Amino acid sequence: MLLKRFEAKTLPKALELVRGECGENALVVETRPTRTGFLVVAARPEPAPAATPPRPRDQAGATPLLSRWTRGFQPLADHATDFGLSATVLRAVERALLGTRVELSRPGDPALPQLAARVLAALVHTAPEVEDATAARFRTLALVGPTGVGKTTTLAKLAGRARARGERIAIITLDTYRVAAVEQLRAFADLMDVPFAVAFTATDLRRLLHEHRVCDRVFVDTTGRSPRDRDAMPVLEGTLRAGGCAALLCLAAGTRARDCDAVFAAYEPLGVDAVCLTKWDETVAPGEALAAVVERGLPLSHLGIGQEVPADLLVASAEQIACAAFACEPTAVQP
Ligand SMILES: Nc1nc2c(ncn2[C@@H]2O[C@H](COP(=O)(O)OP(=O)(O)OP(=O)(O)O)[C@@H](O)[C@H]2O)c(=O)[nH]1
Ligand SMILES: [Mg+2]
Repeated sequence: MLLKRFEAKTLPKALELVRGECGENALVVETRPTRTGFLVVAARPEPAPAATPPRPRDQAGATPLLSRWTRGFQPLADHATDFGLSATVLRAVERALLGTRVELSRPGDPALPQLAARVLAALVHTAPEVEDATAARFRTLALVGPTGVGKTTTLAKLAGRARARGERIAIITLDTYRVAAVEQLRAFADLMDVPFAVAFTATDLRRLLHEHRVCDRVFVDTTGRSPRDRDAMPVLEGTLRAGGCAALLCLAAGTRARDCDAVFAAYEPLGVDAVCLTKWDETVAPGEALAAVVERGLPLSHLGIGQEVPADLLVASAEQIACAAFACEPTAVQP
């Protein structure tokens, strides 16, 4: 797998370069901000092997099934596929393992699950800085995403945690579209005893952010938009840009791969800074959404694991997620 570096001013532009050169199925293995923009390291997926002649049929007339995984990796691949992980990500993990000391030609190497989890963990970029009050990029954080994914709830969880750490915070909502949205968030803000304001326009947002400039953190709620509502995106993008907001994309962990593609296609032009996978507790196969994040090299900040505010929010741990995918013990993968 040939790795290439791509640099551009914004992450979407860098990813566009990646897609242009390595194709739609490019495997992004690293993204990081640089002084001038973003660096993405990506690889072109290896071409499918040339068509082989049909295999002989067995006595019952059926062609024997070919496994696409090495025998040693097969049980792990089975579990991770049930978990929802894509073949692209699994292939990257298997390839990386081929260069190690583990036995892949037959199942049973006890070191394999933990090593596989370490490789997968290296592919999952996390973003603990989303909760770091000293990280200037995330000081003004807008929660964006499709309808009903848990943006307002996640905002309340993050705000509650920031408040508990003693940070000075304010909450602003841009969601004047849905009936009762303002009241929903005002109730959270009142409970936490933090300032709350409604912004109807980009100018309002700029003014309110200026008013709250002494705050350590400002959380901005936005209206849920279907990824198909292309008209709404430029307005949202303009407003968030005017406010200099970082964008935390909330995506339900049970979202299917193709729907994830549509969500990212709609929201990436906004400049997604990190992703929170919400409703992790509601799905048995969070791997499709996880793989969509990993394949794009986007950082994962949190997992929403329930409705309780602020308790049901976990800071994403690459090791724990990788162990869940391969059903191994989290503690064992610590270096
Ligand atoms: N099980 C579970 N439910 C969640 C989670 N996050 C949010 N919810 C629930 O999902 C529902 C919708 O949450 P909201 O926070 O209103 O979602 P939203 O994205 O702000 O919705 P809109 O503003 O209408 O687009 C509520 O019932 C929340 O309690 C989560 O991590 N797990
Ligand atoms: Mg909402």
